[in-house]
Amino acid sequence: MFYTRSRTVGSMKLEKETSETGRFVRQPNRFTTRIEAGGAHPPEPGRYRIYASYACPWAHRSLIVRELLGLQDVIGVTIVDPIRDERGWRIPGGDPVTGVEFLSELYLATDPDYQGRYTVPCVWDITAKRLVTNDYPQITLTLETAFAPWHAEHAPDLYPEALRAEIDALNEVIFDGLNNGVYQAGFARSQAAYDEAVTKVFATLDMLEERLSHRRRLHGDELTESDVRLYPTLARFDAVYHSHFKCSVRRLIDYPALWAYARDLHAIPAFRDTTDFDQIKRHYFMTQTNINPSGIVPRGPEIDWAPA
Ligand SMILES: N[C@@H](CCC(=O)N[C@@H](CS)C(=O)NCC(=O)O)C(=O)O
Repeated sequence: MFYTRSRTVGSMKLEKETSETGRFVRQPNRFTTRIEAGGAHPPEPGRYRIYASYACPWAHRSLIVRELLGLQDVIGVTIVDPIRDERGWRIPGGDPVTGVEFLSELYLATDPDYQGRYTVPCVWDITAKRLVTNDYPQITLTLETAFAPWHAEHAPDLYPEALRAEIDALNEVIFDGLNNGVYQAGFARSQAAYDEAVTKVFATLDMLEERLSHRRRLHGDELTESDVRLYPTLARFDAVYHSHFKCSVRRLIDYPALWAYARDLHAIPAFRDTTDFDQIKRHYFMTQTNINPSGIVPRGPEIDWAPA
């Protein structure tokens, strides 16, 4: 794959992530060390901090899982300001744990030569004073497995051994078709790349609509990691992706089963309390000025997320 070398577009180094055919190709995650027993970064209460934005769908997952599993006193969170300029994510008032004002400082403290985007979510090891991971798919899995000894008593098993292969397989489809598919549509730089992405997005929604027509959650009655990965994209769909990313063939509310499913999840406090539509909208429309040059945040859509 060929990548152009030029750097900043708006506040996102987007051209680095554009292929020669105009496709959006997401940067790889730089920090992928695992928090695991016996490793250099063992799980311990109070040792790690998650840096997250309410706006970011990848970070949203880790906020949901932390609450679902009752890990709030075990792993702290710093929430960054939703509006990002060329300095990257800012921590209003400074970070109470590290004192930094910008997330970039944690990336550069860990790797002074770091060249990529300074992304959320990422996890800082307070003892070792370094970033352990910005590998967002692994962060929730780590909370579900390595931190099991500290889960709340009635916490759901989001990654049950018997279902792992099925969960992993569906997560891949959801990632490619939807979580990342909407970004591929929104950041496409050619009609062909956009057409390809948007077709994939709606084929994936159609498939999920069918699947959820005869089961409450993606793998049956119980919540799993797959539901956690689907929800943040659904929550942003009508408010942002439909217009800002041009995913406008249908709205979420046009899918009866998916819409009922999304509202059912939204009724759970860990999902609802971590969903901030105002921050979501302000982030995408004001920060991604490469595709919304005026920075104007649309009013609406007026959507009632109360359960069906
Ligand atoms: N780590 C992944 C996903 C996380 C991600 O993209 N987070 C976004 C917010 S949704 C971010 O922090 N972007 C910072 C930037 O683009 O400068 C990546 O590098 O693509």
